[in-house]
Amino acid sequence: MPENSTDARTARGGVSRRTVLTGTLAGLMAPTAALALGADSAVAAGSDPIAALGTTRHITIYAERLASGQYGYGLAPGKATIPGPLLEMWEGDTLQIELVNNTDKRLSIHPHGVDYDTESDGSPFNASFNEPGETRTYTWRSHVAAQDADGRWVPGSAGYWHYHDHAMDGEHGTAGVRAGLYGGLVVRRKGDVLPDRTYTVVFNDMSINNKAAPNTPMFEAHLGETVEFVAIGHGDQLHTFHLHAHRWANNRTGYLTGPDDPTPVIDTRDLNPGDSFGFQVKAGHRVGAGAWMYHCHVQFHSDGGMAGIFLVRNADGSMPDGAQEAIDRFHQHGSHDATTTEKSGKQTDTQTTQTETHSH
Ligand SMILES: [Cu+2]
Repeated sequence: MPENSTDARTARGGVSRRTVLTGTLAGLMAPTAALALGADSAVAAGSDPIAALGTTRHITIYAERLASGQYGYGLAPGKATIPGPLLEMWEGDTLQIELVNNTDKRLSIHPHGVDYDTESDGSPFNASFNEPGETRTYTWRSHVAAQDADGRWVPGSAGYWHYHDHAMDGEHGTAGVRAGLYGGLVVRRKGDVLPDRTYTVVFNDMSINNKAAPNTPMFEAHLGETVEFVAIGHGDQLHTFHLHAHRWANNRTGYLTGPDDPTPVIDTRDLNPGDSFGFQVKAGHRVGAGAWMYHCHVQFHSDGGMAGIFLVRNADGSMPDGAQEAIDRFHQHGSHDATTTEKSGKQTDTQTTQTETHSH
């Protein structure tokens, strides 16, 4: 049965919190709330087959200047990170973002992939931005796939998207993006697999999450866990994202739909400015626990510090044989500099855990 507004159902109910790890051991012990689509509650079909359905959520995001001089978005005052918090929506839902600008710079928040009015565009072109100290609400909508009156199928909003500043020091937010004002946006479709952990990886100029090796984030998982990567490109460079020993289907989810699904299976994908994609892998599937590398496959980029570690621990959380030695070697040989990155890798600005909200 086609998924359209007549039979589309939406998640109802409360908001759960899930901790997303970005590389701390403590975080490995954090609970991951199961996220299930709640009681099916039929949504009245309107006359517009692609009208937004579902629930509306309100969140507040704070834009702040970090101690390093860079900038970040956070879900609470003093909690800004680079990248900003992972934002998630169920297809059909609406997200109202109250953006509090606690900086002395003009800035905004501009999403990719979702629906919004010109007032929520986040661009100076549409007079959509926050002046220094100003609070402004941006509304992002999403929709399910539906068949239009003329028979054509209009895609739904589900996908791995992203958001970023579009107003700092210019018309395009170039300074804000360079300084760290960006993050991941996942729009999930009913029935999507929910991961145990989600990591956001941003190739921004010659950095990863505004860090250079060996200060790039170390992403961790236990053997067999479902790990979701949200990959985003920014800046002025062309990149290729490569993950060692893991591979995924080159489609919306990373999964094949069956043994005859012809979708190419890949382990490297272009990640150019403005691009984003995501996928899920089973950590260590058929290769085992260990310290695996992820990096940009443009050789002078990886040599220049665009590399990091995906640490797959044993299922019980212990370190696999040889993993610590590999990490030590990475730190000995991986010392690099990059113009847009912090050289010190100050932990105060490093995102250690990322708390996000789900509606379900
Ligand atoms: Cu690169």
